[in-house]
Amino acid sequence: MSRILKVAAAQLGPIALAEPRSSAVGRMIALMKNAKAQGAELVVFPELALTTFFPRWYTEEQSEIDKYFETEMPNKATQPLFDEARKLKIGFNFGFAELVVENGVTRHFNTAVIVNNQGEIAAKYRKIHLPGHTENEPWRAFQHLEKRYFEKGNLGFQVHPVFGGKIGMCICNDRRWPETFRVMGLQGVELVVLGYNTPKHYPPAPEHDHLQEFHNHLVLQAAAYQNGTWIVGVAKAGKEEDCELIGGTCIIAPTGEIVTECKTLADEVILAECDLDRCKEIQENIFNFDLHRQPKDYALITAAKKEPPSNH
Ligand code: CDT
Repeated sequence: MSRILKVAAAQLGPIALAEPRSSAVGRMIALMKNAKAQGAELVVFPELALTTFFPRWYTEEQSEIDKYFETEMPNKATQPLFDEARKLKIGFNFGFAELVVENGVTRHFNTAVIVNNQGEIAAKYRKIHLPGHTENEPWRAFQHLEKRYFEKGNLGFQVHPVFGGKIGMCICNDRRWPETFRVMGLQGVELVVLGYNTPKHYPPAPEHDHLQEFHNHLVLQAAAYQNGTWIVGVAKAGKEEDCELIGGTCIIAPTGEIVTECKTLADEVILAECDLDRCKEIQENIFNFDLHRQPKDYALITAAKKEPPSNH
């Protein structure tokens, strides 16, 4: 008996600085309909899917930045997406900038949610590994100010019993860290969904620019295999203002094999029939954690780290 979940990855092409949320949501609805027509039960969209990737610009005006944040979800701009999902009976995952007041404190998170096929938010994740820097660095071709505009997520790496499986989330830079997936692997995760905005150009080490697509698939394929999980990685791709973002949206099997991947840098849907029972091929054999892990020898991984320099 197999447990097949039909999952679509809905890559978005660039979102212009001036493009309103209504336009991004309209594009997402078109992709959602396409995914449903292919039989998808769950469709995965990128990180910060409603706007351009605003951390590439520096400002000291918090009100300028807060314009990119959502203070409720769903809201007026995104309600049509939630309504369409309920109408089509399809679930979805997408990322957005979340502004929330918690215990009287205003907080900014880089967030993703899983919405069930009734249009209800079933799970939330807030990005833990925030890349980039906090101050303006004019020598860069563009900024990457996630450390300035977001704070570290406070929900951990949870695994949720949704869509008949065990599903986890992470966001973009999280995928480069094996710990992200291992924490979910230890909870028996069967599918990890994630979105990303990855520039082709990496200012601190431009000699790696030609490796961006390779590193994207390298970390996703290794994480899938080492934890015996399906992974769906979804790009916002193409030339967004002056910044080239990589594509490479893909669906990866628990064996580490890429089952399907996008061919363009534009709005595009791909789909795979993910048999969640195939996770056992890995989780009960080569990476049977109960039999083979040696956590006492891994203590350094969770030991306190050295404090980083102030603007890293
Ligand atoms: N969005 C995001 O996390 N992007 C980073 C860019 C490289 S670090 C400046 C990534 O890891 O893909």
